[in-house]
Amino acid sequence: MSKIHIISNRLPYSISEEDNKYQLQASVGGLATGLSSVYKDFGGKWIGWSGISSESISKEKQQEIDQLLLAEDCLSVPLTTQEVDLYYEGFSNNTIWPLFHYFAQYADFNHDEWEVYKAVNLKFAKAALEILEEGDTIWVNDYQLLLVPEMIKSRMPNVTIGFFLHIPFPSYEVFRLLPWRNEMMEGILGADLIGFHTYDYERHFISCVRRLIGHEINLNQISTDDRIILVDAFPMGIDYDKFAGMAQELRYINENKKSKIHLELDKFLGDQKDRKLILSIDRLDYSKGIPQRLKGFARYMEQHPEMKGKVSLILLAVPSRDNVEHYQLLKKEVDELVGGINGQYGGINYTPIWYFYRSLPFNNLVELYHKSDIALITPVRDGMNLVAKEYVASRSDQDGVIILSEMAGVAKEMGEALIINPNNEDEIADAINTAINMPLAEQKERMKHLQTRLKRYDLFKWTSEFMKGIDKVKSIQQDFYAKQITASVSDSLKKIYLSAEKRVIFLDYDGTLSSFKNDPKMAYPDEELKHIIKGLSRDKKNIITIISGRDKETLQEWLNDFKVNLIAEHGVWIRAVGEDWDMPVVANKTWMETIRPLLETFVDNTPGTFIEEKNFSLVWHYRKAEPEHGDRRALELVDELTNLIGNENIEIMEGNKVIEVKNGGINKGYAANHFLLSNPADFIMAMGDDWTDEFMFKELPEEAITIKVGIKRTSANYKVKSVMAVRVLLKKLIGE
Ligand code: ADQ
Repeated sequence: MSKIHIISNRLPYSISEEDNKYQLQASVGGLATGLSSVYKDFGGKWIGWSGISSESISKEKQQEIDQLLLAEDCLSVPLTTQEVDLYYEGFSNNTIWPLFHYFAQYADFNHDEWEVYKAVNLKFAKAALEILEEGDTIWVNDYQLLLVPEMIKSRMPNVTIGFFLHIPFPSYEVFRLLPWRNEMMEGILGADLIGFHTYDYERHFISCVRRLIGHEINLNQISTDDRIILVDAFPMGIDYDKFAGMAQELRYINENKKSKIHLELDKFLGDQKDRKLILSIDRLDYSKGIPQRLKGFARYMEQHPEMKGKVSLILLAVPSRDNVEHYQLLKKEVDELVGGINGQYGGINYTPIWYFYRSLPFNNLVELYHKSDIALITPVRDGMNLVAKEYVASRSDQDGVIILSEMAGVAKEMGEALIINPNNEDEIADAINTAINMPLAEQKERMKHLQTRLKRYDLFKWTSEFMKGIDKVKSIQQDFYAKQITASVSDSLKKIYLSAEKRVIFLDYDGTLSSFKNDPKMAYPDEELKHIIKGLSRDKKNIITIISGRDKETLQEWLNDFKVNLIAEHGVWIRAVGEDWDMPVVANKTWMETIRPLLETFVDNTPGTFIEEKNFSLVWHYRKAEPEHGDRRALELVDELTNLIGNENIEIMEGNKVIEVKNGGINKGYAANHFLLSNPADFIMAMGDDWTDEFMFKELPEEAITIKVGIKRTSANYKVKSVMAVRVLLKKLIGE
């Protein structure tokens, strides 16, 4: 059975030592819970760092720990203190984390840290390669291991790799700042499935691929030279029942079993109905917007003096990366703000902000969720934010209000929350006021919808959706490989070729015989291509026809010296060897005067585009336009052309970065069949790369060998990856 493995920076266990003996504690975090079910159910391993740097313990102790971990199917990747410093604290947390959270001013671009990041990623990849077998799947997690997918894929292409990023993927304008942006993209693109929390991050990533790497992209599928990669959004859920179950228990808990925190909360809330508790929970991180939140709360207190003594904010901040300067400064700022607000609005028996700087056990966390009337979650940037979801799951009475930053990924799923801009203190203050005064019926209505949704799309649904994504990409890839011309297929094609008496071969030009160039005029035949065409046409049994959308003048200029037939403008013109150009169907061009001005408008408002005028068609080229702008304009142009054309017999063809307007009814399929009428053959082959070639693939006789170049869907019988593969096949046919 093929296995599923997990790889992440940390293993899902922490290690403690008591009486000279080591013990493992399972992490309680969502990721550990969700992914543990995956690798354990599928006989895999979890690969990661144990949290103990390798030189801090003896070899024997390390072995003891490794054994304990192995018993839980965990493989530890040993890291030295220096590696942890440079790869984890350094590049991961001081470069990627701030940059991806739009704190570009905090991002360090340190070459040594980058080198160690690469080396440590390779260490992780090698640890995985030691256990991976052909056909296995590995799920790579998060920003510490961005290079691992490619490091595995290049060494073991038959392993399926899923990658999930838990933090935001920034817009191109921010990502491009990274000096090693291309290496980073190539690293991620080693994966077969790439997952993000939201569609926005997916969109940003795809835009970076388009601009930096230039792979072909169809909706959420990226085509590299040898694979299709799927990109998708999988919003991470929580272990809903665990939180809901604990909250339910707390409802009926005996007084003498209540925790200290629980009793304190009860005491504050007392019997006074108008007392309100607001809860704020996060790691103490600059991305979480804690100072802005405190200022918003202060603004509320300032605007509502009548609430003095009646409302308190519980600020729970988990210590995080506290040896880093930005975090130390943040801690100082938060301490001062809390002190200031408590000094200004507090009293002998009243503390506006209860501030905890520590981690809490699970039951205390749920007590806080359960008891607080309002959750104030206002990160300035957050990949998802699970606290918001945990609050919802813990509301066993279905009441409570969430104030949520629009910058958190989770806001996309929680339309029922009060959504605010975390930088707007007034908006935060207003939202607190709205939340405090929200009628119970409205609270319940909103909470009911949230709970239904989060219960359905929980942590386990998230992992199963991601695994479904893996199956989906595998089947897309298999679809491609099923039609691919392998060595044995090309051997048998050659046999059929050699045994034929008369062979008609149709070859599209751009994207099939010659690669696309930014300037279409530069795609003239190179020496290798000339050699291939000569080799093919030298054989008396061959009738070679170049069938292209190009105008007849260009084809003639480039291919005049060869013994090949030419079909130009998708079939409008045909020139048999040694004869003049002929037009098999009468085409007209009166419509051009109406269409040209529209195309000119699109050239004017879309930099980088231009019009090519052929004898019987007009083409708008947008390959050189800014990619997304070009794609959008192309949609607009097709729309406007459709209106303008009305019932006229004119066709709009969307090719590879071109929109071509031409006479209806004339296409490569019609032209190729017309050609066959006067050239019967016992071997027919057609090769082409874009959808205008699909007419040939569909309309040629059934016995024809049709070959699509590229990895898109096709009605051709076979596929080859690239122009280079076309040339290899043709050379093989001519005996090279
Ligand atoms: P984080 O930035 O850590 O995670 P978040 O998603 O909110 O942010 O998760 C925090 C977790 O820590 C929650 O499960 C919460 O219960 C727990 N926690 C918070 N304060 C605690 C305390 N004082 N004591 C105990 N536990 C506490 C990163 C990304 C997020 C993304 C997650 C998951 O930054 O955007 O949602 O990964 O992908």
